[in-house]
Amino acid sequence: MKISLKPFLPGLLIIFLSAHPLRADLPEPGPLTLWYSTPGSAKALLNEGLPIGNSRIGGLIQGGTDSENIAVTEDSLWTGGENPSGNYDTMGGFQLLGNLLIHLPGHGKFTDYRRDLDLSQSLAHVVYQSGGVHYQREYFCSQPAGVMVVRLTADRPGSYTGSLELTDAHKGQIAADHGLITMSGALANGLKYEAQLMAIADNGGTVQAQGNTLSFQDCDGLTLIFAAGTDYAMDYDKGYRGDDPHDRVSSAIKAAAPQNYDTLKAAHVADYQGLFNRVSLDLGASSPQQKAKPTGDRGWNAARAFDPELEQLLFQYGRYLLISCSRPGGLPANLQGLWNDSNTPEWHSDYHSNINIQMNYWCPEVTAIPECHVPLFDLIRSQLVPWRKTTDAAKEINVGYDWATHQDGTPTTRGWALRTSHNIFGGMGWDWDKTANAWYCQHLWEHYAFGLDKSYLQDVAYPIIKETCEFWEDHLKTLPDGRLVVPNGWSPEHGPHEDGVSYNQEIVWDLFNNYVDAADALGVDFDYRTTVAEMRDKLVTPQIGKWGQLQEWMTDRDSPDDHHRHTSHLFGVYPGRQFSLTKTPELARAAKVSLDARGDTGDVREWSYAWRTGIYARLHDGEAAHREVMHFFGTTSLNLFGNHPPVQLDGNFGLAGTIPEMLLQSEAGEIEVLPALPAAWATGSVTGLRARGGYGVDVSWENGKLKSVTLRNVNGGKATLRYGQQTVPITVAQGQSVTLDGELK
Ligand code: FUC
Repeated sequence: MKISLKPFLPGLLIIFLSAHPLRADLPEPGPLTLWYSTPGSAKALLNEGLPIGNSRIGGLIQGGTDSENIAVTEDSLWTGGENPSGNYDTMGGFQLLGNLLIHLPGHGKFTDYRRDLDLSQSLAHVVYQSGGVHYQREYFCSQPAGVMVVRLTADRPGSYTGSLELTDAHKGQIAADHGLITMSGALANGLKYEAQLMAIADNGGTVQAQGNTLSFQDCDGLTLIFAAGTDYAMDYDKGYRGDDPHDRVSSAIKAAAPQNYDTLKAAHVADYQGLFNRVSLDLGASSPQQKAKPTGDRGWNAARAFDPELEQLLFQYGRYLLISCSRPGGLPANLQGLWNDSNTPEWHSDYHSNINIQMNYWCPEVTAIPECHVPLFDLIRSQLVPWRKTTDAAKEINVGYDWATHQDGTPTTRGWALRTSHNIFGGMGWDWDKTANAWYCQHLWEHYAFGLDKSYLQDVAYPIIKETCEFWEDHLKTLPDGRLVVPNGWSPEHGPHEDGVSYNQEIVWDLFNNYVDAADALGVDFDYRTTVAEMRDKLVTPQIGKWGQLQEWMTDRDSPDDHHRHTSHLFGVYPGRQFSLTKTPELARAAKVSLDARGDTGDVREWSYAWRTGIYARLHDGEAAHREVMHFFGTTSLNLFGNHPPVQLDGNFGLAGTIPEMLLQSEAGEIEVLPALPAAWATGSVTGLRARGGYGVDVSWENGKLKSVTLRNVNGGKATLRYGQQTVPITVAQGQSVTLDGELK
């Protein structure tokens, strides 16, 4: 039976008549647009697809003409469970939900093709001409509406005839009825999922169910609305399960479908820009030749020849990706963010705790999207009960070490530690990476250090930071000379397991130091604050070794020929704050010797470049920091995702956090502008960055010199502003701003 949709959806006002002007061409791509002159490969969506997401639902858009393929994901679709054995193979991983396919027979021959992703609006497009018709598609994932939307238009009425298909990556049930495809099932761990795709024809044309697909005929245009969910709940007490997703998914579709397309789109763009537009970066103009190249080719070139607008785009891409995959209420960004095209992604597309998930979250505070940090805190809080249980039961942590017992000889039970990987059900896998607990606490602390939200500090961050201090109070080993070491640690993923590894020492130092600041900020626990401060000061500090390097281990065994990808022993420079050129100049110089020796080649991966950028920036070497940014381009896929290989997004997110370190660094009480400005960024500006202590900061510079700096503060504050060797005291009244010129006047 051939039907028009309208009679079957009486409650839904389907008026798309004036929805969108038929427009066959897109404006010239602006500096924040990724664009391509050919479709991506359906076989390599993770490398070539363009990502959209609303934190819960993700799409990787191939941009095909006769067959469009969007790999769709839902952030909680994970296999696995509590996994007490710690076996990595049984830990589970992030899954593909399925593929949304748009079949358009006859569109295989085409000209004037372009696909793009406009980061300024969070909209993707495909345009082409076929059979004398201009076709256009627009895609977005709306956070406020909770749906993915695809709008198909053409400049000739009745041009769309084809079909729509949802494939289920888990062999669930698929049924089509009255313009709606429903797909549902359950994974082996019992997690239920459901997805729905509704197709709405413009006034002309029809949509009908055909088997478990939808076919459409002679449509002027079509709007597709997709929603998905699972019964996952971030709650251990409920076995990480909540309500069946059916009602939630149906409601999202029913609420979005009657809305005018332009209204849905405007709400999405306004919501997204509310976060994205808080920061702008200008590093100068690219050449006409650079701008003329599609983004994929241009990416690799940018590794060799400075391309200012592409560096600016790369920075904003990291922010775009985090806004698209990490909003309150959802799960944090995993190894591939939210995007996936397989059920067996490398490293399970999991949460890796020895650099990767932390790097995902280097940008939200400094680039003014702190709400995107919140899913990480929510996940940590939701995993603590099983993490404590597993830690307590782990013989290798709690049994057999005399320093891991209470004074009466009973094993300690306080706190939690982590293995190198974990899932969303309290399960961990692979080797222990014990000090990851302290590194996670750095994130909890930084959210306060930038935003100064005391109720968050008191209710969310402080209890976890304190508990983690208690874990380390129980587990540190006292050397005969009274100094403290982390026993049986490991510098990821490198060298022996032994006591006093620099990576472990520096991260525990960071924890204790943050705890002291947190207790001071709240004015609580004076005695315990004193205990923790004393422990911090007794921790073994990394030594300077025989070739002037910062030692990675207590034994001076580092080799200058070691080009390992991890720079774990330099944690104390970045993202930590133990070593700096002003506070500990000799150790900072030794860190530079180590980093120079690690080099830019060999085992270096996409994420390594992001980390090296941050460390060089903190060491005030702008040229080296910039070299690392350029190297990153050499690892990118066509869609500018960093490619380890495989694709993982930690480097993309990480650079959005470490590029700002070249322009602004802060500790509570001191703000330094242009600490590591490379010669290539001669003239430019940045607005809206955040500094620790509640500041908002704009900086502009010309010919390598500061031109002006503006400071705002959430509460009003006093700080020292530094530029090169100059410092000035600054007082900013609440709600006011202060602007100084290049002479800090
Ligand atoms: C860490 C790194 C690897 C990879 C993996 C996902 O273990 O050492 O390079 O990034 O995470």
